Amino acid sequence: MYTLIIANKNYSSWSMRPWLLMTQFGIPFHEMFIPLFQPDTQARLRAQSPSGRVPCLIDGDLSVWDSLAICEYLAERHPGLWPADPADRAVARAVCAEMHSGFTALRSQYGMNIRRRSPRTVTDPALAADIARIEAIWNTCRTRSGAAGPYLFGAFSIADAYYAPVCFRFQTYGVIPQGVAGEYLSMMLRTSSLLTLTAQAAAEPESIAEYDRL
Ligand SMILES: N[C@@H](CCC(=O)N[C@@H](CS)C(=O)NCC(=O)O)C(=O)O
Repeated sequence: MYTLIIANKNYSSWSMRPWLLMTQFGIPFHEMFIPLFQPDTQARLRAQSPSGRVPCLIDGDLSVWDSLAICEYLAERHPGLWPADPADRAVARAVCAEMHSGFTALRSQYGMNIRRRSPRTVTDPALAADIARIEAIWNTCRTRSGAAGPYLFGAFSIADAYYAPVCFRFQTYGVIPQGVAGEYLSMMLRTSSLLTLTAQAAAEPESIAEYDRL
């Protein structure tokens, strides 16, 4: 059985991606929780994960760190995690890579905080550009997948797990995309693994004052 090492469900957007993927696909795993911002957090992270970061997947003697490497590892072992069509799969990998390496304004200004509701007006151009780019990705992918939807490439895939934290951020900070992207957002927030995560984040006793003030 896999062990997935994760941090706080309410705040840890990287941990969430493989957690949602495995939960949505019913891939069994044990969960090991390391709360962030505790005196022993760094020591515990370094003891469990080669990068000192989470998520980290343990499979027997093997540790796989970094959310994208974990998703790729799982995709080699479980069918259906990437889209079946090679062109769809290439675009799905591109949008995941773009998320993995970019969107720094969104990530720094709109920290994931599933429990929080703090609607605001976007004034920073870099943040506005990140939001516009995400809406364009959602619109393009959903228009491409068409009737095969409702997810970015038809059925739920790694790409949806990758954009799920953005859905929570949009909900928290009151970003309301128009058209197909807006429909995608509402549908994602009603998806079973996201609802389970929302309930678990609500019940999580830990809170991080620095993030709650953002
Ligand atoms: N690129 C990494 C990012 C991992 C990451 O930054 N994780 C955060 C939690 S969301 C972490 O471990 N923070 C603890 C620290 O940096 O000390 C991935 O995709 O897994």
